[in-house]
Amino acid sequence: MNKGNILVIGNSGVGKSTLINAVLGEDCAETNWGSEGTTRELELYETDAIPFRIIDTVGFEPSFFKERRAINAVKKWSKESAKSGHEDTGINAIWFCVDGTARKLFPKTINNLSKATAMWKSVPVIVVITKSYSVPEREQNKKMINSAFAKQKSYSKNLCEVLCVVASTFTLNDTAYAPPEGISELIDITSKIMPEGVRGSANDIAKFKLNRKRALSQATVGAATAAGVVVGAIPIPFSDTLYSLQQKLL
Ligand SMILES: Nc1nc2c(ncn2[C@@H]2O[C@H](COP(=O)(O)OP(=O)(O)OP(=O)(O)O)[C@@H](O)[C@H]2O)c(=O)[nH]1
Ligand SMILES: [Mg+2]
Repeated sequence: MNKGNILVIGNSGVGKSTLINAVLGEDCAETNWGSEGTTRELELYETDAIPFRIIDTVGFEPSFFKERRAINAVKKWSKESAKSGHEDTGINAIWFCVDGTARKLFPKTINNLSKATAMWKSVPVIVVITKSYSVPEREQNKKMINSAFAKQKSYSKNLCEVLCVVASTFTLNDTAYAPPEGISELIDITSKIMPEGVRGSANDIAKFKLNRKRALSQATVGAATAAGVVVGAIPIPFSDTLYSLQQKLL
């Protein structure tokens, strides 16, 4: 199957690897295309089930040189892979991860990272607000992202979607926790923006999403039980997993 490539970027610790695990599953294959020299700086993940590879980059720290290093590693990878006969090495979308618990950093972070990715002039960017545990803060976070992008005139047209995501259950205390959320939407949006020919069948993607939902909701039940939480009293109503959790409990 031809596959698209998703570049995951964001500061160190925002939750890029946790996000990738939530999307692909912990046992997904790690692949090392391209020159050996690049594998220390980026890692490729893929599974047969979805039509895109996910490229995990070294955490960008908000330092120009560290950003350059990660970007150069991806460039090198594309070049080497193209030379070795693989054609599908272009970047088709960027998941731009920002930390939902560190809102005040957003404008600066967006500024730095959009500069670092300026070479992919027309690649759609999906902003993933990771660790979106707090429901009331989500709208505010989205607004901040939108206005920070709006200030970057030449780059703002690349903004495709802003999504609030919880990649793995976050337990606040014995009675409150935020279950995984937003993963299906991310898979959906990403699949839709893949170019013709690498889009995968809607059926396969639906099946894959359902499997991921099940796996994530099982993990939620596990975490909740470990924390002594009464699973029936979920305080956060708008979750991906709520429905399947309820099914499980019936
Ligand atoms: N509970 C919970 N923890 C999260 C979530 N996302 C990230 N974390 C935690 O945040 C920390 C950093 O996450 P990573 O996925 O390692 O971050 P990263 O962006 O890959 O970091 P680098 O590899 O250093 O660039 C880890 O302790 C994760 O468990 C989430 O959705 N839920
Ligand atoms: Mg990581």
